[in-house]
Amino acid sequence: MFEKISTIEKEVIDKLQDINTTKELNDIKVAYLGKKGLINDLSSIMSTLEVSEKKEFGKKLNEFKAKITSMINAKQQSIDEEELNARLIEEDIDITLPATKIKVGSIHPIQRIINEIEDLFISMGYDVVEGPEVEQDLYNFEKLNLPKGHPARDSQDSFYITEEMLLRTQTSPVQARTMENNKEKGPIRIICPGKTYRRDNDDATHSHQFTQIEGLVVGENISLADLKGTLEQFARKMFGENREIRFRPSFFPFTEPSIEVDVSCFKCGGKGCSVCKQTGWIEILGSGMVHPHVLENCGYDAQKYTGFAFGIGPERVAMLKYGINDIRQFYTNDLRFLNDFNRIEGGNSNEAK
Ligand code: 2U9
Repeated sequence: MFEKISTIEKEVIDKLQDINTTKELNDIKVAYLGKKGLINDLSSIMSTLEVSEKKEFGKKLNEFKAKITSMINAKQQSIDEEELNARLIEEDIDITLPATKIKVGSIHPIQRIINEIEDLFISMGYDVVEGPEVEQDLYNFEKLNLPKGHPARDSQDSFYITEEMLLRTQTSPVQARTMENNKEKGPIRIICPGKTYRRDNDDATHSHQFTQIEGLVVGENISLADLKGTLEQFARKMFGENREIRFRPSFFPFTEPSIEVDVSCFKCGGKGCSVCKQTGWIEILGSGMVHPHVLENCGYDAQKYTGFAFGIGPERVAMLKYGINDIRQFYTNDLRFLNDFNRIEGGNSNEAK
């Protein structure tokens, strides 16, 4: 009986040595420890034994069962480890293989300029306000001191949808609406970026659809000095710390006085070069003090309030900064052009410093 136990033990040891898969191990488990396994068969011998032998045999059988269980568990652990090692070797990643190239889009150069200008004015406490691109004649022209028949609202220049509705020709109606909607008539400090439309024939310097960023500040005691200080900050942050600005008188129906602003050339520093056409100055934007008629049209008491406004053309700024000489490049979506802006973060390789 006891020899039988030793024989079985030896048998199990031999079998365990010969196998190396979980499946084979499970077969051994069933054959020896299972309900109908050999060890249970041995238990049935118990009933044939004398009482005195039963105790010793029972103890021996339990120890034997525990030993076999522990041997099988140890084998299972070693099989698991071997299987894991084999899998790790098989799944080994070759880090020298070239990576799959992921195509990443880039921010459009015009949007890049708009973002930069927005950040700059937000840092000066301005809010960014947007409005409809399909606009009423009332807000696009009438309230901005451009009554019907005014030469500057020539229907040749605008895309009218009905007699009263058109694609906005400027973002100024957004400012007009903001003033009108401000029921308390308190101070305003906003910039309004967005798409604008004019019936122009497209060429190197004209596009029927373009973008604008207009700014408006309204409050008590707002003066031309505030306009000058603000635009000087803008020019220096946008075109370089050493930039100077100069004012030239101009005319816009919605501002009085109206002023065009030049910045000293960021390419040659003012000595004269091809970018500034040898003048040392580059025209960057239009501006002025808000016309009292416009203040009144939008519900502000022109005796109490004054304001300044300005208009920036992001296309022009981008063309200057990135050395681009045809506005159509921004809209034809030629990937060879747009991809040039992939490689840069915050500026272009041919951007003037
Ligand atoms: C309100 C009052 C006044 C906005 C202004 C300009 C001067 C200007 C041009 C710049 C580039 C148009 O796209 S562009 O060619 N704009 O020169 N814009 S003052 O004046 C306003 C706007 C709204 C209520």
